[in-house]
Amino acid sequence: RRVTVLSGGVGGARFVQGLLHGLRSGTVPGGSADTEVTVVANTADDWWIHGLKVCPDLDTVMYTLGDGIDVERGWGRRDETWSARTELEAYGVEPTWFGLGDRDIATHLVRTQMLEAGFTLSQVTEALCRRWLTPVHGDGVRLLPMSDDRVETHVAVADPESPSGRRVVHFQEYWVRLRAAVPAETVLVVGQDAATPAPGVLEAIAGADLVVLPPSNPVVSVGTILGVPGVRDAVRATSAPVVGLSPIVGASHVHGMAAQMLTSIGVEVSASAVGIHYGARERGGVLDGWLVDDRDADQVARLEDAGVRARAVPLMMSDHDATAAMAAAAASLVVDGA
Ligand code: GDP
Ligand code: FO1
Ligand code: CA
Repeated sequence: RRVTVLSGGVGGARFVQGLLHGLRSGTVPGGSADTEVTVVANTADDWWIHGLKVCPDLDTVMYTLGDGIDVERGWGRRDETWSARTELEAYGVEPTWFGLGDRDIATHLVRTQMLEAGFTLSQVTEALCRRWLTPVHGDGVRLLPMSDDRVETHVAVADPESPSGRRVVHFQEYWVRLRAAVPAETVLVVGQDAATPAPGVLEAIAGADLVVLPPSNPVVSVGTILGVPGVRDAVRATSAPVVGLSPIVGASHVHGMAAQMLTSIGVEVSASAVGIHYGARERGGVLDGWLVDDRDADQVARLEDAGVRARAVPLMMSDHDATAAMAAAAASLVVDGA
């Protein structure tokens, strides 16, 4: 059996961790301990900084499943130290608002050297995962970048000083420096139209028994993956059921800053609006089923009217058991006979 997950960083990584826990303990309908899990991760957050290629969502998934993540922060390495950052600041090197930890830098050094030697991001990711996705941690998981091509989210924000009245910044500047606290006027995914899916991505979707959209950011995580030419069509065409879990509970995101990005694309911040934004497969969208949190149970009817099979269950990933129960509920919503 095969499960394919289209993932961002923290939300996607925590979900996959719970999914693996559920598969190992036999609680996911239609799955078992030897179910193969493929994670297709968003790479549109990636950027070059201090001469290094940083891939936040790939690394968040890799470190989380490999038990190397700083759990509280949700990104970067556990037991991190920041000497390199302090030294860079002492040289007055910008940007100082984006911090690379000493341990994390080793990952970026390996990645950058391999890319400069001509390896693709897929090959580099496979090499890095040989350390992290071992039989002990993250077993059975294959991690693929959505594309080997450079695809970068940029955000237009208002800037009265500029003749055009706006300024376009890299997603990291919008997210980390501006903390998504100013409205995003437009989200531009640079390079997306010319990108191709990384090797194995379309096959992982077409050959899956279940495709999952985890509770990741619908705009800058799952949205950018689906936007790689060919990916949305592959999800629409797969014989596997496609199920998603809402990252919005009540009228807000659970963690992070997802609400701002929804507003920028004109989607209301609610669990049902996100499900309807993805749309029912039978009506041109990508979903067969959509889970909302118990607190949003009143939105199930609205989703069903839009052709999306929906159910309300607890959607807080508070621990591995709770997250495994979410994965089980997602599978049972769409897997026949489950
Ligand atoms: P990022 O790339 O690090 O921003 O992570 P993702 O895109 O994978 O996921 C971010 C989203 O995860 C945010 O919109 C959160 O609302 C959502 N999220 C985080 N924790 C939870 C949780 O426990 N339950 C649900 N339903 N969503 C969550
Ligand atoms: N997030 C921050 O808020 N501040 C940082 O200095 C920062 C550094 C960083 C370095 C490597 C990495 O993989 C992730 C990092 N993040 C940082 C998280 C990341 O920028 C965003 O949360 C994601 O791109 C959104 O998914
Ligand atoms: Ca991300």
